Parts: sequence; structure tokens; C-alpha cells
Amino acid sequence: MVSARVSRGAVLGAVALSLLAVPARAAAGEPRPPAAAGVKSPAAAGLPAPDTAGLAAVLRSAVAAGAPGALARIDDHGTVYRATHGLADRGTRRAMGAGDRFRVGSVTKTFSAVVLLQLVDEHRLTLDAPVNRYLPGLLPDDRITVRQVLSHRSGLYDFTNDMFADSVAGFEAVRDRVFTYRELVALSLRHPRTNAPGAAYSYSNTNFVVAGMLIEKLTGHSVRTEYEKRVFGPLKLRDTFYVHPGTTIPGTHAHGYLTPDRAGDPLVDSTDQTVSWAQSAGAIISSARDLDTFYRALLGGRLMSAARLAEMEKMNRVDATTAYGLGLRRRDLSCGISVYGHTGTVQGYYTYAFATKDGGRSVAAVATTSNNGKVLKTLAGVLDSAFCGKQGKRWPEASGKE
Ligand code: REY
Repeated sequence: MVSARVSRGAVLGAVALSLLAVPARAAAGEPRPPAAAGVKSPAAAGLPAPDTAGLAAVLRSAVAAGAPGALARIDDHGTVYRATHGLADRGTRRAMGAGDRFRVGSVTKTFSAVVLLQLVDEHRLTLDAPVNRYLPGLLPDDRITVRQVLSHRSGLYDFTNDMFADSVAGFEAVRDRVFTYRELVALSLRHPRTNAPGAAYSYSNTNFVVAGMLIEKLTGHSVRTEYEKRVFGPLKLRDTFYVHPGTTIPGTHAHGYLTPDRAGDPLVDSTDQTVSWAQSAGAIISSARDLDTFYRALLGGRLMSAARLAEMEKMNRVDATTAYGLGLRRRDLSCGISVYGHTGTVQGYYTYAFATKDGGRSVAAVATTSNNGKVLKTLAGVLDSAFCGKQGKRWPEASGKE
């Protein structure tokens, strides 16, 4: 039986504890929560309390299913819950730390969408204009609009399907590669479009490569400069970086381990890579604290006008429990609550980062493997634990059984 210790203050330092769930007031210096600390907004009052034991069980199950480590953090109107399990580094056997940095994969797409929606607010970009108005001749169909790109309805084929058909060989072939955006778009255009512009949702990294090109074209700056100036800086995201084409994660971080396709083959330490295959579609590095801050700020209306946020939150249904807006997902949870955020997959890391519609409560979690569907499915349980409380689905104990 794993003990879950609960106390106020900073994370308990005792590494002997394999799991900590620590509610604490947001430390001084952290961005102010939307409501005064300790004062529950009406929305928060309507939400069940987070299920910290459930959160702990989800992380244990993710590790039992093959992730070397996992962490999660809930920010709820100034109260913070942190949980960790397993190892940050299999080499040194350092335990996972609640503040460890990691690669967030496609959570990057929300950051890219935020920059573009700010440019819409500044009248420098029109969502329903064709991409080719800003990037003449880039796409083979003048009808493809910016809005279709940001909502994955452009029909542009996802070039990563070919790239990672063999997970380890595909990864090793691009680990140190530096691609231009145009090279990535060219890989996509070798294939026919998956649908006519606007006709269907089809998730594709190519869309957010185009998003990065739009950012650079319209601003005259790198995406890194724009992320820093518009989001990382104003929100004081001290753990958040865009280092492309650098290959290392600055500071204390969790190692990521890619699961090979062949059962029984050893995990591959995939921490260091350029992530040049993703760039503005997936190369941001962050921490659970910063992702919680980011989504609370976004949904709380602090990153763009209310009208632009409403555009971002206009959803097309994807499946029974998921819908997609502009660089933003909605997940409809078992208890009837819908939350907004994004998932991310980059070799060695699965990330979930979601918040309530008013931004009052957010959760971010990572498990440090990928290419392991069982871990991905298990980690989704953090959403139920964070937002549905004890009304959420029950998650299995450390046996790893689903
Ligand atoms: C790319 C392959 C995943 C990951 C991807 N990530 O598109 C973007 C996202 C940034 O949506 C890789 N899968 C894995 C394979 C499958 O290699 N053969 O699981 O690490 O987050």
C-alpha cells in the first residue's frame, strides 16, 4: 500500500515516499489565481473536490503499465495538489520530482494558436482568409483557410505517419535532424489531401507547421521570440522553453523513454532530440506548474479578447468524448463536466493538460513513456480524478490491470 501524505507548504522532500499528494497554497511569486486564494468561485463550489487518492492510483497504474515515472499537479483556485511516482532518470535512479520539466508534445499547439489569435486581435490575420494569402503558393489549394488549419479540417496529410511507421528507427533517423518548415510541408504534400477543405476533422501535425510559418511570416520573428514575448514572459513561465534546434532540456527534468514496437525490447532514452519534426506543432518544454498556469490564464481570458477566446472554444465534435476548437481540445468527462486543454505525445512523454471552462481548476500530468497505448489510456484517469472527484471512474491499483 502506498502512503499518500497530505500537508500544506512546499512538496515534502522525503524521497522515501513513493507518492505525494500535497495541497498547498500557491507559493508566493506564483501567478495569482483567478479568485482570491481560499475563496471558492461559484463554479469551483459546484465542482467535486479533487480525488487525491484516485490521482495517486492513476500514476501508480501508469508506472505499472510501463512508464518509468509519472507526475501530476492540480491547481484549484490557489490550492495546489502535487503527485509523483516512479523515476525521473533510470540511469541515476533519481525519483520523479513534482517540478521536473518535460517535453509537452502537442500541448505546443495551444501556444501556437494563442499567438495567432493575438495576431487576429491585432488585425494582422483573418481566420477565414486563405493561408495562401499570407504564404503565397505554399498550399496546393487556395481554399484552405487559417481557421481550417487551426481546427485540423484542412485535409493536409500528417507527415509523421510515414516518419514514425517504425517507432525506434523512425525516431533515431530524425533525433538530430533539423528540418525547415517547408521541408515538412513538402513531406505532407507527397500525399493526397485527406479531405476537401473544411469537410472533416483529421488531426495532422502539418497544420501546426503551417501555423508556425504564419507566425514567422506575419511577425518577422521566430516562433521562439513570439512565444517568449507573448506568453512565456507575461505569464512568468519560468520552466517553459522553446530551444529548437537545441536538443537538451534545460535544468532539472524527467527523462523520456520511448517504448519500442517489439514487445520485450528495452526502452530507448529519447530525452535528447531536436523535435525539429514538430517545431510549432510540438517542441515546447514545460512543467506541470507552468501548464496549469497557462491553461488557467487562457481560459480565464487573460491571453486574448473574449471574442477571440470564443472562436478558439468553438468546437467540432471528434468522437463521443472529444471535440476540437482552434488548437484546443474539449474532453467530456464521465461525471458530465467538460474540460479544455490539449494532449501531447512526443517520444518518451505523454502529457495531459486541461482546465475548467472558467480556468478555475487545471491539471497537468505526464508519464515518461510513449508508444504505449495502455499508459496513455491510464493517464487519462487524471482528468476524472482532478475534475470529477470521487464521482469519477475508478482506477485500478498498481497491478496495472485496466
Ligand atoms: C508522433 C509519433 C506523435 C510519436 C505526434 N505527436 O504526432 C504530436 C502530438 C506532436 O500530437 C511516437 N509514435 C511515440 C510512434 C508510432 O512512433 N509508431 O509514441 O512516441 O502530440
